[in-house]
Amino acid sequence: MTTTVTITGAGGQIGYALLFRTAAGDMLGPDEHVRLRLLEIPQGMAAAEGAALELQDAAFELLDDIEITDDATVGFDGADHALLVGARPRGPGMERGDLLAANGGIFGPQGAAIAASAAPGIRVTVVGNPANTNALIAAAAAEGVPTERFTALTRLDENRARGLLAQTLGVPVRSIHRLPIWGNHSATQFPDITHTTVDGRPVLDLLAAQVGDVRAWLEETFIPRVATRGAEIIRVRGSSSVASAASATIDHVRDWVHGTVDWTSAAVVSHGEYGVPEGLISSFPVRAIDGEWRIVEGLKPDAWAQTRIDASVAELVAERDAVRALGLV
Ligand code: NAX
Repeated sequence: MTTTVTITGAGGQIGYALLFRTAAGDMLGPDEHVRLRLLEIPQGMAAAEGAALELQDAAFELLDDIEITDDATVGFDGADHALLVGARPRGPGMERGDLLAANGGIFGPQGAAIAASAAPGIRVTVVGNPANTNALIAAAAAEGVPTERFTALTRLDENRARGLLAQTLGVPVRSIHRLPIWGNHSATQFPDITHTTVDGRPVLDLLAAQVGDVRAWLEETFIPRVATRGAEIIRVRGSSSVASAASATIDHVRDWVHGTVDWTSAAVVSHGEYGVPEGLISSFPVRAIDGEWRIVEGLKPDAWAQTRIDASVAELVAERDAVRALGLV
């Protein structure tokens, strides 16, 4: 079998990292052949072409074909997976409304092109920021494609949270399970350790010995550190997260296709779960079963957790209202 994967922004940093991981089989598995479609804007075409030359030189046995284009209809033709990475970054003096409008001009037409030319089972993963609302815009423009097929990446936030918790407790990251992200991929996100286990033991039983007042540590240290990790990476590395973002995207798609063993996080469309307004694309604790994300139901966030979730969801509502006012959804 050959799977067609379209990567937008393929000439950019995350695109570059994603191409090699995808062609190596890390995303779809060692038996799945891959056809790559690289979608760029004219200014990014040369970088995408250069990446394609390198892909050829890497002689990946699973890679059947590469096509590079700046035409969205060609780019999504027959796509089984669309990784929407290319987005308009916030420029100097740009207000939030300007940013949403600029991204509406990208994700609206891409959603329409997906509806027009992608494979019937298309699965869309939005990485480009503001990721949740860009996914909402693309889904709204993709007439006839179920909104369940449009997701936004919050796996990087979860991976960051697991990594930081592992470091705090002095355990390997593989010991840590059930650490979902709720809400928006932004500073308001809520990494939730209520049900987190460390080698099967509740983390809440272990943390007090390590950090003292757990609530204060969550509010003052853990949550802000996870939520602003992107800025920390820029400060230390001098450039934004690239390989970790690509790796999280690989994790997200691999789990979506092959299933999860436990909870993970993804921004998926709400049907009203946990008070999140229907139709919003918000991060939840999820499982992937039979190729579909399922929101973990029946959890009972305490009052503090619910306040955190509500605050992030309120931000998503404000973003949705702003793009609605612009006629984008
Ligand atoms: P780069 O600026 O390196 O690459 C972006 C690429 O997208 C460029 O090559 C540009 O030409 C291309 N592009 C722009 N508009 C396009 C369009 N309409 N169609 C196709 N391609 C287009 O950025 P990079 O570091 O790769 O980051 C990409 C996006 O990921 C940004 O929006 C960034 O904010 C977002 N991120 C999201 C994360 C997440 O967890 N959801 C984490 C990492 C990252 O910050």
